[in-house]
Amino acid sequence: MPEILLKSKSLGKILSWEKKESLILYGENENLRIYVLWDKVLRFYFSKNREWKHASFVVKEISPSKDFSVEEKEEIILRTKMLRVTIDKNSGKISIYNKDGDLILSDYQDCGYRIFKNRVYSYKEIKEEKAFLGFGERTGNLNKKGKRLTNWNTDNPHHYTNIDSLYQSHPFFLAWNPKKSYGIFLDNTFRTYFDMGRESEKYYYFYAEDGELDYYFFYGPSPKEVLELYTELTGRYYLPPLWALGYQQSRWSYATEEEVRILAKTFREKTIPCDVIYLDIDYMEDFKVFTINNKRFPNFQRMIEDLSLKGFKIIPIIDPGVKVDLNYDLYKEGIEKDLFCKKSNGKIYTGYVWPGKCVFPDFIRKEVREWWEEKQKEMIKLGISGFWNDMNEPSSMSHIEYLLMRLLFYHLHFKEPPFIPQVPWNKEKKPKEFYKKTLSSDVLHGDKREFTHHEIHNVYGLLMVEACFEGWKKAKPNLRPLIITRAGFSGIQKFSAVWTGDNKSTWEHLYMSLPMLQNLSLSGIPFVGADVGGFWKDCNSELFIRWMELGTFYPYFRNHSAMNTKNQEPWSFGENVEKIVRNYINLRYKLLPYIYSLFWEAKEKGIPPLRSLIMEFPEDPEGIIHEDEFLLGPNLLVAPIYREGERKRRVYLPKGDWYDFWTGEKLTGPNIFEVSAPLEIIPVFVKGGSIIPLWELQNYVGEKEQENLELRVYDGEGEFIFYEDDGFSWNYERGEYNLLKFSLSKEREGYILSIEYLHNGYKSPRKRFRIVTLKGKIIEVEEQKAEKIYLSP
Ligand code: MIG
Repeated sequence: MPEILLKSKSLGKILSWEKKESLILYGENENLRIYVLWDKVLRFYFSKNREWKHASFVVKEISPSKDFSVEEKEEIILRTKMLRVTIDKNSGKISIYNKDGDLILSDYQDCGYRIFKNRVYSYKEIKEEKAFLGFGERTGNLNKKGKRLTNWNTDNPHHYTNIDSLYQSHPFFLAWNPKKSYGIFLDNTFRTYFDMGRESEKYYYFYAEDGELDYYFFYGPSPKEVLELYTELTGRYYLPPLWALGYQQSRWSYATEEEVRILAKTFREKTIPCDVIYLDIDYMEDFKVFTINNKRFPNFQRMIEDLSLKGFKIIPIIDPGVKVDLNYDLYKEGIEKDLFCKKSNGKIYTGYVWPGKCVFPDFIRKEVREWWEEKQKEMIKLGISGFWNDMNEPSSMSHIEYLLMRLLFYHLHFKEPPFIPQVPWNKEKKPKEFYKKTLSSDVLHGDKREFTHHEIHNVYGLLMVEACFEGWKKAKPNLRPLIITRAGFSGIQKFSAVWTGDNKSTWEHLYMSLPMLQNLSLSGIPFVGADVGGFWKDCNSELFIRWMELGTFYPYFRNHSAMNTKNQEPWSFGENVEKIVRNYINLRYKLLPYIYSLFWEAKEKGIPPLRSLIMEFPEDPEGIIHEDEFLLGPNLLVAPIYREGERKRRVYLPKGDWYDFWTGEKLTGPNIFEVSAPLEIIPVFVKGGSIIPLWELQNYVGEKEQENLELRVYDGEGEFIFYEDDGFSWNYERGEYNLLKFSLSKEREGYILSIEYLHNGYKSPRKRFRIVTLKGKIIEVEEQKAEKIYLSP
């Protein structure tokens, strides 16, 4: 028995119960409410000192279902249409069964609820869970079974496999089992810990440093169903503007107007497609947010206008730290209106970020968010297309650290921050973090300063990004933005895309992005990507090629690098590299209608575009082992090269027929194949029965009316739901979109391709479909005639 349990308090014997909106169980020590949200979603909300005080930052009010029954026998039994929950009257032990009577989850002994000091714990038996996945943004392997994880948003610039917390916190996991997966979301924003069988193989547990034990249980049985339910609860992403799926170029920093203009010109001259250019901190005056450095960018607005004519969108970075400077309006106003975070002694908290001494807006307050929204408006007026939210963990350095960073990067031209070894655990088993870099723990938040920083820390970024999104909608009511963020918490997917922060230009980091993006996706976030080419350190040509090949299949495809490192624009490594890389960016642009349709699925159901094998093949026990490959949507299996010098690799193909994307060669799974991968080839396989919609090449989204939609069909039976709309406005919310079902079925020796409109609300520029078979046969059909097309062998 874990030591802590000897000292802690449990629910105690169940003395009585009543069925109201929830099932309320009155225990000897504490009480529990079990809510039935939907047939497969339960909420377990435990009292603390007999009180229920939790107000969620993430879950909106949902009126729980009353469609459940309770009876008392040996045990207390709660039944929904899909689940049976039993509560042992002596120990309070809870077990959850599915309709077939299979035990899905049960408490470990009487430890389903424990309180020790302020902390709240829950222990569960480890049964048939083969993997624990999700947990947001994580280094290390895909499967977190046997691992211990902490949720505390941390700006740690060194992402080694053994580091724990990063920029985001997602106290959510998916417990995968080939037959019955489930999920748990711990709705608690304090620092939380998950020990997934590291301490013992018999149980896993999670706990929060403070606050309540309030968690949700989602039953699948498939991983997709779990994600659908989890995102039903915590929110789903909107459709990104279509151009946001194009290629994006960034660097810390493209620091002058001239540099940006030359960059844009080079893309067009070299006919390398690109849609977005980012402006990092040096576009600002003294790093003051919402200012523009007029020396570096004398005609900022004009530059944006000119570039937009060439199809470029500009996205500036925004940091939450506001420079302490009596001549700076934002600072003065914030002080006058009392909008910044204060410490318990009533003094405004100050810390150091790029501008020097800074104060931090208290985003938990509505008034503060609305003020930020107003400030954004001024920037939006200049013609930008979204925001890049950085440093919002929030990251805040000491004076010394700050001086050192300025010196290292801006004067000594370091290519990465110094590595300071971390001692992973101290005596109290708390992670000892060098990169603490956040507000001091005595900061209080809220209108009445009723929240400690411990409670708000993990949602600070979420709240900033909420203001960013809501502000955008007010300023540009009918234009979708591209918002990206570094920090976040569960629910961040409602507002923003997520990039994984400061990785390095190394092979390890290219590899790391594979499990990392899979787990982020499994946490309900569809729009994810890592800095392609790597952020810190110098990239080299081979690594660059391999990473651009891989980035082509990231949902979010942005090349970004740190200051002082070798440039990594597509042409930075010579002509041969440029040629290969251009082909991949071209491929990305061809794939846009496929990827956009996947985002529709994410919006509708919360199913992310980037998928672990277990998402599409939940019953295949092999799938979980192969974290070095992934699926983009249901049809494309991507198996990147992640070692220097490697020109072939082993690929696991799950059950069914697969076709080599490049050669059309057929391979049949389940099996492991050794496939060749010369420098210019990333192994990609297409599932038999796929219909992949492809666009014609263009330099940026919207450059050309897409009159022809290529449909590449791969022998077999299957269907694909194709989505289209104008790609930039919110009109789709009013029905202005088309949904087409493409399906492929066997007919005599060949196949029938049917095209069926499921929804017809948008006037598409399309004139015809160009069907391309595996053998390279091309059949053109006019749009209006398209219904059933016979494809002879
Ligand atoms: O302390 O704005 O992750 O993408 O280029 C570094 C400069 C601050 C961290 C971001 C990175 C960005 C950099 N920022």
